[in-house]
Amino acid sequence: PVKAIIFDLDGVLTDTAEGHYQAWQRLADELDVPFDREKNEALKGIDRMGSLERILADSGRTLTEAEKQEAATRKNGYYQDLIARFSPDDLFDGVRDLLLAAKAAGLKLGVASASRNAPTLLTRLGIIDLFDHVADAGAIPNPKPAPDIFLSVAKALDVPPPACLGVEDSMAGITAIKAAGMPALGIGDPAILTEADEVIGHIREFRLDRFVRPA
Ligand code: G16
Ligand code: MG
Repeated sequence: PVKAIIFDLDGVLTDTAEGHYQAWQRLADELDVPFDREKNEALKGIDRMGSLERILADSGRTLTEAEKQEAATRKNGYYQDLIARFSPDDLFDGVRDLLLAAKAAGLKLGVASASRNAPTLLTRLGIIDLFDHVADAGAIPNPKPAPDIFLSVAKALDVPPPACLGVEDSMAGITAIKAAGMPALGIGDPAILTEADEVIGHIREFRLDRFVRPA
């Protein structure tokens, strides 16, 4: 039985996946390198510099280390402008009730987001206090699709990985969850999230009673 739920943030609890896409598209247009929604799909869950490196690799363009730092910082500025006005209204439908019900059922709750903006965003969304642990993305050795971030949250929650349900909207994230030895619930398109144990279209379809024993 599941004793903890470890959530990804962007694209799972709120719609920042679109904000990341918009910010990367703007940067790519400015750098005059090709980018589109399909390429963006493979960037979901990938950390900031890793994402930039993939965009550049696809284009054959090379930037110096300093230029890369500047470009990544510029993208983050665009992204932060987009999330500056986020409030509890921007939570996906059903998220708050789901978190409260999971806590009432005695589950531990964690966040495994690759985003360095995660604590700010969780605070703006008004849900940071509902989590027992939020990963510090900057302190994780290997980014998704490596299992490190999910294992570090499981450890902080003191729950063995097989008893942690991982919830993700990205291919890299589902791979990370499975590599951590956890059951994976995908949010999105089953044709894309093929490694997930189960896929639902939206977090509002999450049925807690399927994962926990009735009290
Ligand atoms: C998220 C997004 C990625 C983004 C990454 C880093 O991961 O899915 O697109 O590149 O965070 O974000 P930041 O630039 O804010 O540090 P996740 O794991 O929350 O889906
Ligand atoms: Mg995500």
